[in-house]
Amino acid sequence: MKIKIHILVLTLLFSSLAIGQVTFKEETKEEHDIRMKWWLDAKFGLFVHYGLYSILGGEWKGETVPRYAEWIQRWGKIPSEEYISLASDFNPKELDADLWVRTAKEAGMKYMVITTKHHEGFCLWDSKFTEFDLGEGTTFNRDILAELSAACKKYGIEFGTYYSIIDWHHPSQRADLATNQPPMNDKEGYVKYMKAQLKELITKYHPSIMWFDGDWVKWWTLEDGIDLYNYLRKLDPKLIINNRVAKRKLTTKDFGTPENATPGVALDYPWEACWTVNHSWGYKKSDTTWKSPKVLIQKQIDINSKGGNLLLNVGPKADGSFPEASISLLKEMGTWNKTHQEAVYKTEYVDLLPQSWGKLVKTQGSNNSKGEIFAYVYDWPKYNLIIKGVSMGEFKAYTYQGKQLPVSAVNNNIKIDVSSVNPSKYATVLRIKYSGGIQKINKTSSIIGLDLKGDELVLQASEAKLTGNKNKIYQNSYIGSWTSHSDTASWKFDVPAPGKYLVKVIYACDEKSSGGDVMVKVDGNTITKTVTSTKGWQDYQLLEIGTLNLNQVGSTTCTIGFGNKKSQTLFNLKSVLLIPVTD
Ligand code: FHN
Repeated sequence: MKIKIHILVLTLLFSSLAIGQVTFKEETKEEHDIRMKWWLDAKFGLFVHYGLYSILGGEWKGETVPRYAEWIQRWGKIPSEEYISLASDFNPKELDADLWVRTAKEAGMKYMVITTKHHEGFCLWDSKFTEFDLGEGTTFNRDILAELSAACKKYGIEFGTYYSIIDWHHPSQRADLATNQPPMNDKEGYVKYMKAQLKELITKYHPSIMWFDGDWVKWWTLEDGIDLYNYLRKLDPKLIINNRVAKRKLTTKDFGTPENATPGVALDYPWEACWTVNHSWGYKKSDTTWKSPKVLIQKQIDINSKGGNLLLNVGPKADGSFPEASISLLKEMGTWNKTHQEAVYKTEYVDLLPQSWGKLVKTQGSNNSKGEIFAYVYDWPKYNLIIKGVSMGEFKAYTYQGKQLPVSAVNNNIKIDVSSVNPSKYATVLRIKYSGGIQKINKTSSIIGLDLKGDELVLQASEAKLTGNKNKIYQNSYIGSWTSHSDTASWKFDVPAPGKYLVKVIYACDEKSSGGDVMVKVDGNTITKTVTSTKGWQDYQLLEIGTLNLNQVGSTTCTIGFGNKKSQTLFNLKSVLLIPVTD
């Protein structure tokens, strides 16, 4: 008996040590920076969601199925055996890998990431470890990933592969109906299967990026992810791996992955925001909610100005061709990126005050004494552009094309006379070259406690849909005049991963009007909080409302209005933050 207890203690000790020892593979800062350099300079990449779900295009038995098309097995309640039979219909006869990659290249994209295995479990290559794949599962006899990898080499863009940790087909997780928390009946066996397939992908197709997804499943732990990360980096020391290899809420290594969301501030680690061009990631016949070229170009500018990359998605049709609307959007973005190359590539985040009229970046190599700043102006002023909160030694301003403009320094601002400049369609780019020093003058109080990590969902006042007759959006930055008790503001947004979210608002409210309740409703759940006063109508603070469980990946709506306890005015509202909470 004594020996047994002794073994038990030793086992517990070693297992706890083992857990304590699982750490990310060590590398020096120099090694890390060399490995990540091309990715940090890339700015823009293509995401491709292509699988058996593309055959259905979001429809099942003649009905349009709600939510993302690549989730149709779940939302269409398609029994597993019926779904598996789709493989025999897979025939991307119009898939032209050279055209896909050329289209990405001409859009100004420097890398691509394709779903080699999404949650459905179908493998877009001939894997030795399953028959639910391009090889045995279909009559299509081309090697799509090899063609794409070769085309990327030909056009000089990096090839990346997406791999889902969730696998509704694999016996360890198979259930008749798919869910976002499938069962796990053989973790050890499935991790072995994943490692074998990932080794196949790396040795056969040499991806530069491994993009994981589905990390929210309860059976997958941070330690599991770190072990998988280290396994992959051993197979290919140059490989770049996203943070969903482990738990997106707990790590940013190698890069953070906000989804259909752009952080409110620049982040101090590598990150990439992935966005759809319409709503669904996989091709959906009925989804015509195409974003405009202006929205996408300004989205790329916003993301790049905060130091991030934009990974923009295309969902090819069943036959492997890109939807026309996607092609024309990428073409328009390509024209923009090509005519503004110096302001897009080889630039980085510049630590200056946010400007109401647009965004600022600096060229790589700019420093506190000498350099060049690009101003992306969305809201064109008639006479003078004012860059707030900055002082420079010597400085000159020019149009992007190089025509010099009159400038002056006025009360810690830079004033540029733009009366002679014709503004451009999506943003007008100006250059400011400085020497003799540059200094940020912090004039506006930073919002107390706004220590954004980057995985928050930030719903901005300017994007709200207002109902009622009193509340209004002012200066494109806050909702005010919220005096009618039936007035609401709402936002449609995508939940990137199911789980608990803490809700905070950035608000201002004077003493006299405070004391009412604010109500926040998402996904049918409602929370309320009493509005306490800030120092005045323009003194913005953070108010924590409470936590909500958002259990469905994909589109939902957040609505804000008066709670039961009424006050004369609800508040002025700048943003709503939905912050993922680690369980
Ligand atoms: O569930 C997936 C979804 O289908 C899509 O692939 C997005 C794209 O990053 N990722 C997951 C949701 O976070």
